[in-house]
Amino acid sequence: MRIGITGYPTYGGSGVVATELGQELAARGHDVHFITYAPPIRMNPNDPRIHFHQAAVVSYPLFDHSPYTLSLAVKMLEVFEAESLDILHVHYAIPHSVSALLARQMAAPRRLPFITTLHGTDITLVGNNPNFLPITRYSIEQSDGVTSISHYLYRRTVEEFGIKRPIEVIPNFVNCDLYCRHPNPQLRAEWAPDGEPVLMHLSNFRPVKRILDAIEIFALVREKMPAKLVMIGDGPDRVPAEEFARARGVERDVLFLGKQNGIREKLGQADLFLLPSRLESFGLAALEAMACEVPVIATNAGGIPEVIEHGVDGYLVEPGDVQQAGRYAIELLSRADRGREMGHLARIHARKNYCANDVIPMYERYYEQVLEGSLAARV
Ligand code: GMT
Repeated sequence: MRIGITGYPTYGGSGVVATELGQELAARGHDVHFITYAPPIRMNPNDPRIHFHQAAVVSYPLFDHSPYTLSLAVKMLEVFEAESLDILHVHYAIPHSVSALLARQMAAPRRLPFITTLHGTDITLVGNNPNFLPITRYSIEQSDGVTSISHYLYRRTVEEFGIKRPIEVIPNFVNCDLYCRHPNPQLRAEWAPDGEPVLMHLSNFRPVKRILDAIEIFALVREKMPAKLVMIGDGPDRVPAEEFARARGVERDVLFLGKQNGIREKLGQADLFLLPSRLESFGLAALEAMACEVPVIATNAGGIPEVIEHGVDGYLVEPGDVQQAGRYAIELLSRADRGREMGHLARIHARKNYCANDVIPMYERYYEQVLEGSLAARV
């Protein structure tokens, strides 16, 4: 199949899923065309089946903000015409599914079916903002196919938008052959020269991630034992988190690495992953950590309990309950075998439910189904 994929090319989870999906589809023989304003961060430009088409961010003195939704729609149409796309798959409803809708209309009477995958904040925080709600609902209803990355998000979409059309739940996935534990003593020695346990967090440091809670949980651990916290990513809460680490007196033990490549190698060095988010529709970073045999302490929020089984792969606490999270972390790190045992189970769970080898065929089947449906509708 010739598949167009649009998502945010930056470090957000939806962009990561869009890019990893494209890579997996290319590995299975499909031609994948990424259409967005910059090359996606995890895209392999050397894969002959992967192509990148840049949508323009046009500036003009009249525009305070570039009308990217429109230039993206035009680029989608151009790629459809030049590459004979079979289907367009957009990730994150706003504004991508609106652009796809426009592209489909401009392409008519030729057929350009599109699928929208809902990721989370496009429904729970941004899409339900009154300034966007009607257009988000409209573009979801008008999509030829819609998928949601968790059952939780499916329920929220139905409740908040009153959507009646079918939505397919296809969970996020991880490439279990690539995401696995490969000890790298040199990297660990860089972070924890005296063999201290390593805690890790990875996100875009937005307020919904509650990264100050990660610092507080770490500070509680640090009161009991030597340890290091590796913070990967960047975003609006980085400076407040650095200040808070100083205020708690743990700044020497918290390493802010900023945005990083080679995530899987780094995840595989951790002893414990922290995801204290106020809300997560899925929690992809936690799944990637689990695949690398890292147990996770996360919140019992949104779709996280679909991914992490409390007491098996790690522990779940209520959002904001840093005391309980701290107790679990201390318990887990005090006995190395406990962490290893949980990490082992976490990988088994990740492999069983979320392996790319099983999830990518779900997308392929869904593409076929949507293509057949859109053909039947025309006939
Ligand atoms: O969490 C973010 O701020 C990024 C956001 C995104 O869309 O880029 O992540 C959402 O999509 C991820 C991939 O499907 C999910 O794993 C995250 O749970 C989800 N974030 C939220 O629901 C807050």
